[in-house]
Amino acid sequence: MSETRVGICKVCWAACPIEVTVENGRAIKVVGDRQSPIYGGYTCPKGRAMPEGHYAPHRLLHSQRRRADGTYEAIPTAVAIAEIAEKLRAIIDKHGPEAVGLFPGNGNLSNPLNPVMGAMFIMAMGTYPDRFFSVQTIDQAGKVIAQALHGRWNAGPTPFSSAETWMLVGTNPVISKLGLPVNPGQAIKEAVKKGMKLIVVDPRQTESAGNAFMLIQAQPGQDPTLLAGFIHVIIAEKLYDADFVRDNTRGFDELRKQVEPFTPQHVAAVTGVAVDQILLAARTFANAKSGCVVTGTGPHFALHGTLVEYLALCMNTLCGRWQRAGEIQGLPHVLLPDVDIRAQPMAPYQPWDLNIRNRINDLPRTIVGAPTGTLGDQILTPGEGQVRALICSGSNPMVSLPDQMRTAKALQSLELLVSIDVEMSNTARMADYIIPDKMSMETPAVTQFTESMQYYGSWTGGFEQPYAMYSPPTVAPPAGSDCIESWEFLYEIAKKLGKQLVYHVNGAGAGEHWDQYPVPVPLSLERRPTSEEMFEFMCIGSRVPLAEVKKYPHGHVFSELTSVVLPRADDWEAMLELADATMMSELGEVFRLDGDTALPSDEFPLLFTPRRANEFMNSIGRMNIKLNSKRSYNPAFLNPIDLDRFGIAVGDVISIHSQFGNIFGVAESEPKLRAGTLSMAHCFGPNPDEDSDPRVQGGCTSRLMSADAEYDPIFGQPRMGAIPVKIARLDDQRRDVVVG
Ligand SMILES: Nc1nc2c(c(=O)[nH]1)N[C@H]1C(S)=C(S)[C@@H](COP(=O)(O)OP(=O)(O)OC[C@H]3O[C@@H](n4cnc5c(=O)[nH]c(N)nc54)[C@H](O)[C@@H]3O)O[C@H]1N2
Ligand SMILES: Nc1nc2c(c(=O)[nH]1)N[C@H]1C(S)=C(S)[C@@H](COP(=O)(O)OP(=O)(O)OC[C@H]3O[C@@H](n4cnc5c(=O)[nH]c(N)nc54)[C@H](O)[C@@H]3O)O[C@H]1N2
Ligand code: SF4
Ligand SMILES: [Mo]
Repeated sequence: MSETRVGICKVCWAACPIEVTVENGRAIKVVGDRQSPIYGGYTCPKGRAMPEGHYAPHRLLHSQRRRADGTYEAIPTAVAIAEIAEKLRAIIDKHGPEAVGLFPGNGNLSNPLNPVMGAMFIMAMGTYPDRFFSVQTIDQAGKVIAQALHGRWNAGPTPFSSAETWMLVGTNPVISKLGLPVNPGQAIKEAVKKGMKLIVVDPRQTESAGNAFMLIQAQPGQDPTLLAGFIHVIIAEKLYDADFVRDNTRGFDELRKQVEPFTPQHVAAVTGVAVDQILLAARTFANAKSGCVVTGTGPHFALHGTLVEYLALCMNTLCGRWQRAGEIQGLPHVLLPDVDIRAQPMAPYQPWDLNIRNRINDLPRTIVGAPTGTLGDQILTPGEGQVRALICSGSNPMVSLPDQMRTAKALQSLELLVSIDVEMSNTARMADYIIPDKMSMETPAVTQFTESMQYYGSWTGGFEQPYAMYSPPTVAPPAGSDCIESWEFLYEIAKKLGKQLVYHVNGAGAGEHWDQYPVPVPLSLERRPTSEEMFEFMCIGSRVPLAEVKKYPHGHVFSELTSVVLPRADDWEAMLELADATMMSELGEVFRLDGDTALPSDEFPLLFTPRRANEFMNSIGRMNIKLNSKRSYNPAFLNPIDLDRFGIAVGDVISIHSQFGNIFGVAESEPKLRAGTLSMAHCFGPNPDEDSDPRVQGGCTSRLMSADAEYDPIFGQPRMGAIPVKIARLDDQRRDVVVG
């Protein structure tokens, strides 16, 4: 018997509606739901390969306990939970609750309850935020910090679909969906057809740049100089929105002074972009009536992420690219609360506390959680507060945490490592216990998380229409399995340790910028709520009741909710800050040092840069036979000029060395990559003690990074991009051949 069920893919946050063909209780095929009112049947390969993931022979269906000889045995999940709780209790009794850390990752997207419960768990332990090691601080935490320093425009940015221009700085939404969850390829194509002038700043001609008006292939890592140069031109040529600046900002004169030295000639010399390109980009952006500049992981990984984002916010503010009173709300709430949205700033605030210092690198406490880049050293450094137990909830730090050698040493030295995963990932292979989670199609889904992504930064998500969808699970976990969801596991552990969990529901905002504060709901420790009950909590006070959303199995656009942005309140005094002192001092330093100091040299002639693969979500999907059949590794993309220069042919295995480590890669040609750049995806490769075949597992780029050589001074993110490297071809015996 075959039937079709409708669900939502949760492999990434794009939340594509899917049509699942189910036979005898098993999903056999996934396609996009063509009845969706806004996605038009769109999905990507990762979503369509979910059946191969759910029923993979290597999928974990039972909890695993490590034996003394390093092999694993299956045990009942209830037994695993009891043993883990006992071990945690002993560790806490001996060393205090600071000895327990949590690392939530992208596998948590399988249920929107997971990431929130992770934070609640650490709060219940009394160690939030210092023991909450989220991926945010090895991603784009600079977005949150910069928004705090600049202030947030309550009504949000101008919408994408009707914008006259758009500037993507080191973000590739066609692959990543960052900021554009609904069929980004189509969205960009349509916008350009309507006249949008798309400007892409990226060392590659990305999949998002196909219809671009301009592609600016600046030297990696030099984005702060480039953006400061754009601002220089916008101010010098008086292309900014003087009324908006007068009414809503402070610090204009100081910003003008700080960007004065960033002349087009200086910017051209630092970034390698021609003067006329710099002028054309700045003028095109500023002369348009609408459109934003948006940044992504590319520039955020090259150390000045906060500054890059801050300058992007300043550019948007100078050009008045925020929604005004009377306009139709661009990112309307549906499953978020019903709140007034006004054309006014939310005041800047200090996102760090200099009086509370981290035991590693003396970093301040910040609003973005613990500095995850320090996790290795939190475990390895003896003394008060040393982390001795780590719970990895849908995360894979063995390949995702910068500095793999240090990570390996650290994870090996733990008293307890628990991995909640669906397969023997690089991290699970080192764990004492592995807990099998349910997968995306086995859990209910709701679009609230994607809606709330709009608060993460400027144009990082949300829906342009008042759209929402809920779906029940489409299939049950395989018969005979003993899976438990990540959030349920954490609930059970808290219960056994007698820690009260307080769930925070349906807030809208981040940091100190709240349109509505979340409501704390203490969870009963007598009976574990169901996912459905938790969804009801999550949506308390939503603009449309969850029950109403459930009436539309394919999702629905609640057109009647279309509402306009309200005017600034009469007594409202907050202003956006154009010249935050910390940011201006960093900008001064960037000028003094002639930009990012990571430059190609005779010894390390190339710059390594990050990118993302369409078939994989970080490491998710690497073992999926449908996704890895074409290629299971991460190629080392090089411009043909560099292939020639170093005597390398496509398909050759090469060694890649940075100052900190080396990996193997498989050379691939990318003619539209900036010469002098080595572009590679992350979260591949083996663990240090495992056999390595680069043509099978690829290379773990985090080995090229050091956790403590260079890092963001606020949230401790190590340099993860614009890393000087050298390459060499390996002969068949894998001996280094001296080239270049
Ligand atoms: N060198 C380098 N390092 C990077 C980056 C980079 O570009 N370059 N990017 C950084 C960024 S932006 C991020 S966000 C992090 C990502 O860091 P992580 O989140 O740690 O990495 P993922 O590979 O997404 O880890 C997901 C894990 O969840 C498991 N999983 C899959 N499905 C499920 C499920 O349904 N339930 C559960 N419980 N687990 C599941 C997978 O098997 C995998 O082990 O990496 C960061 N690290
Ligand atoms: N298919 C797929 N989707 C994903 C993921 C995935 O692994 N696969 N990961 C998810 C995660 S965790 C995240 S955080 C988002 C990230 O979303 P994005 O930030 O959009 O990530 P990328 O697609 O890697 O785009 C980054 C771009 O920056 C460019 N770049 C590299 N270095 C520099 C630089 O120094 N300056 C500039 N200007 N550009 C540079 C790269 O060439 C690349 O095109 O994607 C998410 N979506
Ligand atoms: S992985 Fe993301 S983009 Fe792909 S189908 Fe799933 S939700 Fe959509
Ligand atoms: Mo990420």
